[in-house]
Amino acid sequence: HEGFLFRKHELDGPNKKASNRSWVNLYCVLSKGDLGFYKDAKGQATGSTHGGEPLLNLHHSTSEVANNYKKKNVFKLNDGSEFLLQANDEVGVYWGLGVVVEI
Ligand code: I3P
Repeated sequence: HEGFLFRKHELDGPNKKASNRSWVNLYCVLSKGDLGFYKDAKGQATGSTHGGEPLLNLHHSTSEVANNYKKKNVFKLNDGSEFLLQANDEVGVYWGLGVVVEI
């Protein structure tokens, strides 16, 4: 499971807004319940994630569709930090959430 999604880092922790709140297109790789964000498809091989971030463990995350958000096809992942992820279409959102639920 991998591909590009647009991502916005919303919260650094509970009630703590992230400092860089811009949307970035990142290459997302899901492997064994861990989600890594990379600059591109080569990123995973080098092991260097976007910003040197730790992998996000989906077992320790919550997720929901961001229905009230101004952009379409956005879902949230929260593992302490909160990320907004934008899929290409509604199917992509349910794919994204399905991956989370499946694991
Ligand atoms: C951010 C960027 C984001 C925006 C965020 C801005 O500015 O415009 O798209 O989030 O608003 O801070 P910059 O690129 O200069 O970092 P939205 O797309 O959700 O509006 P925010 O600070 O209100 O989250």
